[in-house]
Amino acid sequence: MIKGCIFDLDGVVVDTAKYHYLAWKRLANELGFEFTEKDNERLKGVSRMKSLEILLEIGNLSFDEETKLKLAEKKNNWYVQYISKMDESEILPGVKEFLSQLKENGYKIALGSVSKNAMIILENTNLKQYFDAIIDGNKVTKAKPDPEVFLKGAEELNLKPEECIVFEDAIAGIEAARRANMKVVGVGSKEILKDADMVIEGFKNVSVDIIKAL
Ligand code: G16
Ligand code: MG
Repeated sequence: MIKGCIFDLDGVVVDTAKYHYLAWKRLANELGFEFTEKDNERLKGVSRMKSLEILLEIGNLSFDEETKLKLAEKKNNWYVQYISKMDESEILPGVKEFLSQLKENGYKIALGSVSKNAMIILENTNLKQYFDAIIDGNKVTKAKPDPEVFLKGAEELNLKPEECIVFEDAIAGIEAARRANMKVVGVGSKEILKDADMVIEGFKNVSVDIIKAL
């Protein structure tokens, strides 16, 4: 029986995926190459350093460790600048209503994000109160598709993995949920998220009944 829901943050609860994209694109352009939205799918849910590796592979560039750390820091500074202006208006449609409904129906709620900036985003958007457990990039050592982030989420909720479902917008996140032995609802496009148990476009008009439908 499903007793808990684990939410990815970027692209599921808030549209920070667009800010990650803008910051990576800015870095790519500065390094002299193009970075498309399609390329960006490969970075979703992936850690900062792994994302940089993928970006440099696309641009056919290689750098030493020190330079790579500087480039990642540069991208993060831009990203932090973008998200510092966020407020409640950037919560994706229907998310708050869905979280409230889950609470009313006794489901436990966790955040499962590999972002080290997750806490600032939850604070800026006033969403922290909804979560019984918050797993972010400061609590995990392995990024998605490794299941660590979701397994820790279940553990902090005091639930078994199979009692949890995951909401994810990234290919890497869907794989992570599967490896954690959890059902997964993809949030986004059916073509991209074909390995999810079910795909929804977003949370607008979505009720807790979808949990039973899984
Ligand atoms: C998010 C994003 C990724 C990002 C990662 C690390 O994961 O989807 O694109 O690279 O966090 O973020 P940061 O650089 O802020 O530590 P998630 O798990 O929330 O989708
Ligand atoms: Mg995401």
